Amino acid sequence: MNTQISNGDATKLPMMTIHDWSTGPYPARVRIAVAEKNLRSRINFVSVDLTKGEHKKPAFLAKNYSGTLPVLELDDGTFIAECTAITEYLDGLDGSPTLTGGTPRDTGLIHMMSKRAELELLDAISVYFHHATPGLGPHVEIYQNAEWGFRQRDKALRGMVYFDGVLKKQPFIAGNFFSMADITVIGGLIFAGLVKLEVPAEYEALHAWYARMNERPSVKNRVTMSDPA
Ligand code: GTS
Repeated sequence: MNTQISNGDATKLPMMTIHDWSTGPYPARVRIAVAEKNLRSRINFVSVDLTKGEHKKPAFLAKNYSGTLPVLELDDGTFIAECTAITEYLDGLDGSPTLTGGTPRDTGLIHMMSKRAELELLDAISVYFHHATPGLGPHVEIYQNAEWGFRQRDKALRGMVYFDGVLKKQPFIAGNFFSMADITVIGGLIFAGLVKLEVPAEYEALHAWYARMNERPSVKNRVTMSDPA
């Protein structure tokens, strides 16, 4: 089925479902992408309660083997997990990708920087949360390794230094334009805020960029975007 639209008219697209958790840092990445692409009207949000471990139960694992949120469900029953993959799908729907790159060079740079943001920041903070803090509680966190968690926290702090350096040289994470790579670092800083991992004040470029990002409606309104109108 060809679900692409060429004239930017999102109302022509079939409805999609996003299995998510409104305040989660990873779901935030996809919520921001949905808003940036003006796709809110095509999405049903279904909340999966992480604190009850719903995402580790067979019914959810059948949708996403990895047992993580978010998951995009298409009207033909296809499930797409992983924020990067979901963002790529949503970005391509109008035939004019703005978040994942319009040229091979931009696509490559955005993918590299987004992956780096996962490895060095967001995923590292996630490991810290799940291993070195109470995380989602004892019935979800069945194996914890605090030493590994603290190492990942320190890795994330080094990641902040790296991204501060990147932003001293260019206005956005992958260059001169907003992209999925910015969204991934935003996810990292949302998670840092949730676990009270402060971005040191001397990382001025990172702070200034994050203040700018928080001015974007897609970022500002991400949690309430699924509220009833
Ligand atoms: N690589 C995945 C992606 O990019 O989508 C990671 C997704 C992920 O870790 N999602 C979190 C999750 O499901 C959601 S949230 O913590 O941001 O709300 N965590 C639950 C768990 O048990 O790991």
